[in-house]
Amino acid sequence: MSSEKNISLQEQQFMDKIKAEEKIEPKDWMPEKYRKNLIRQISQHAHSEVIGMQPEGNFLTRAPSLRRKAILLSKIQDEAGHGLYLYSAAETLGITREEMIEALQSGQAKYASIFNYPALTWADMGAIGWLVDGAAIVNQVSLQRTSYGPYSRGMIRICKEESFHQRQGYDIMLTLVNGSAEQKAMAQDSLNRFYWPALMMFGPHDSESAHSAKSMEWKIKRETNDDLRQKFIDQTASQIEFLGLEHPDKDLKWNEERGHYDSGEIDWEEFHSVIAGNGHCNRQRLEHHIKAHEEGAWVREALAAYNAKKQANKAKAA
Ligand code: BYC
Repeated sequence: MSSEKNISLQEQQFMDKIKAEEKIEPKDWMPEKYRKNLIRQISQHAHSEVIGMQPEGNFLTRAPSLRRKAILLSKIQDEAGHGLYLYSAAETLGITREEMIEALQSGQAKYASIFNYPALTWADMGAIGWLVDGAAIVNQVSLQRTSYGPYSRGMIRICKEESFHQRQGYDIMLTLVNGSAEQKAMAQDSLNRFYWPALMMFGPHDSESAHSAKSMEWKIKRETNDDLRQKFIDQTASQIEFLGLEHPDKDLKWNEERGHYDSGEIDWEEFHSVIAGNGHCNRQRLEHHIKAHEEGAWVREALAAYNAKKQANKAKAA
């Protein structure tokens, strides 16, 4: 059998597995483009979790009570854990942690656009948990069924933690809307600033999405950007109503025929500008990451030295 035929047989077997909903595991044969596309998506997902710690980390010293501080701290630590699971999942595809960090710090790899918006008030901790983690859950619930085993298993654990994150955010919003007029105004302002960027988290419209068609065929993605965004728009409308806040989308209207809300258009110019590096906080987020990474170099060196010592002792004892 020629090697070309051999490859197409491997590809056929790969596609049969995908169609049968079997997971692709690290040692299985996979098309090079599937591997590369997964590395791109999983590593960018990991970067988002880690960079996403910054806007909230900034409020740890400003939490209004010890209880709120403990909850926020635990949520931020969860995000670090998510980054770790995801970097580990990407490493099973043959890329190193160092290569991924280098791609992030050089601006070659993206992370979720939402984290380039500033967190200005305590209400933003509510809006981030409720809307940002809320949008992330809608996306990640569908990614639990992604075709790559390590990514799928990571998502199952991550989704459980994200739902705690979303509830803690909504709880902050509920407290604020039931507080003073100033507190309610803070909640409204925060909703106004985070609603549209949260919709952008789902990526460009399907017709503009470069990777969707192939990712859907390979079942890396299980639902399209627009379908997931619609789910989020639908679920968020009643949550806004329950809070007694004004909806930021003045064109939002229930469409009986579709069984969904019709909504106003996203500012795509803003989206493209933010992912091109021109958001309010892009530079600050990367600078902070580089600084923390450099300051942590001694920990990585100490770990490597300790591991080398352990290996040497093991070899001596053997
Ligand atoms: N921001 O072809 P498309 C969290 C890029 S963190 C930036 O549709 P795809 C949390 C896209 O990468 C959870 N870039 O792409 C953490 C591509 O560029 P490249 C984050 C975006 O991959 C801490 C280009 O635009 N969740 O919850 O098929 C605290 C074309 O797009 C964005 C994930 O990462 C964006 N919003 O679909 C609190 C989920 N959208 O790579 C909370 C995993 C698009 O060709 N990722 N781009 O240079 C995904 O599901 C998919 O990658 C996306 C995009 C739906 C985001």
